[in-house]
Amino acid sequence: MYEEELEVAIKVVIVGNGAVGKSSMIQRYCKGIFTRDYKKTIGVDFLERQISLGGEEVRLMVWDTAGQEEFDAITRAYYRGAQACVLAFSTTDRDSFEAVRSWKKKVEDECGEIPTVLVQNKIDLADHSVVEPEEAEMLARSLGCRLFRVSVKEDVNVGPVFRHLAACCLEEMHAEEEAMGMGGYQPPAISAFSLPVSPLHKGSKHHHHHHGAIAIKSRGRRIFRTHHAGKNMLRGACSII
Ligand SMILES: Nc1nc2c(ncn2[C@@H]2O[C@H](COP(=O)(O)OP(=O)(O)OP(=O)(O)O)[C@@H](O)[C@H]2O)c(=O)[nH]1
Ligand SMILES: [Mg+2]
Repeated sequence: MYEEELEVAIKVVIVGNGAVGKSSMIQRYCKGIFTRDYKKTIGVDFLERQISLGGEEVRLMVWDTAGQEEFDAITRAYYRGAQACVLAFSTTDRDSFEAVRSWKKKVEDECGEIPTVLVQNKIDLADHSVVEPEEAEMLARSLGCRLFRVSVKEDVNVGPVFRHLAACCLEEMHAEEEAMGMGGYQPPAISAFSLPVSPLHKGSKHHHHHHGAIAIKSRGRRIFRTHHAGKNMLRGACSII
């Protein structure tokens, strides 16, 4: 049964101040459309896009969150389980640039360190820029992430942002697989009396039935290979048999 083709699903969150273009970026990437009107996001939503990368099928679930402070409490909960993050600011909004660090922290509080990129959106408005190119580069360097200059409106550089994140996640996943010396899904068997205590499994809370076994899915940044049928395969999970 494990010969079936598996795909990798990655949850990506986009964060940043209101009106920097988060929803626009997701619409552009997942639906290929752009709208001029600004309708602030209330709460959260997500769209998907499947890409193939180095011969692997990757399903990106891109989560849109509200940038307005008033929705902070709601949106934080949705960062949980994200495996990659886009920190977005706008070329024409100084506050949004200065808020980047605090957005990174909010995501880190929920997800730990995950592959992250800095996105400067609205470069089509470079004539009205309030952020020097060197400042953006310096910020990216000090955050330890790559900077992408993007225009969602003109469709410049949007795809590469997500390909880069997907590639980072795949690389991590392969490194982990290699370290575990496994070619696929092989849940380590444990006894019901020796529940896992490794950091990987702390905070485990989701139970999943799989062929008579109970798998305990670890919280956080695991990247799951899933059956095309949509049934979850739990990588690196423990099972009580
Ligand atoms: N000129 C220009 N405008 C853009 C670009 N991307 C988005 N916009 C516009 O910026 C405004 C805000 O975009 P949204 O995508 O709604 O912003 P948001 O970050 O989702 O905002 P919140 O939901 O409030 O957090 C809209 O009017 C968009 O049309 C871009 O690359 N260039
Ligand atoms: Mg929005």
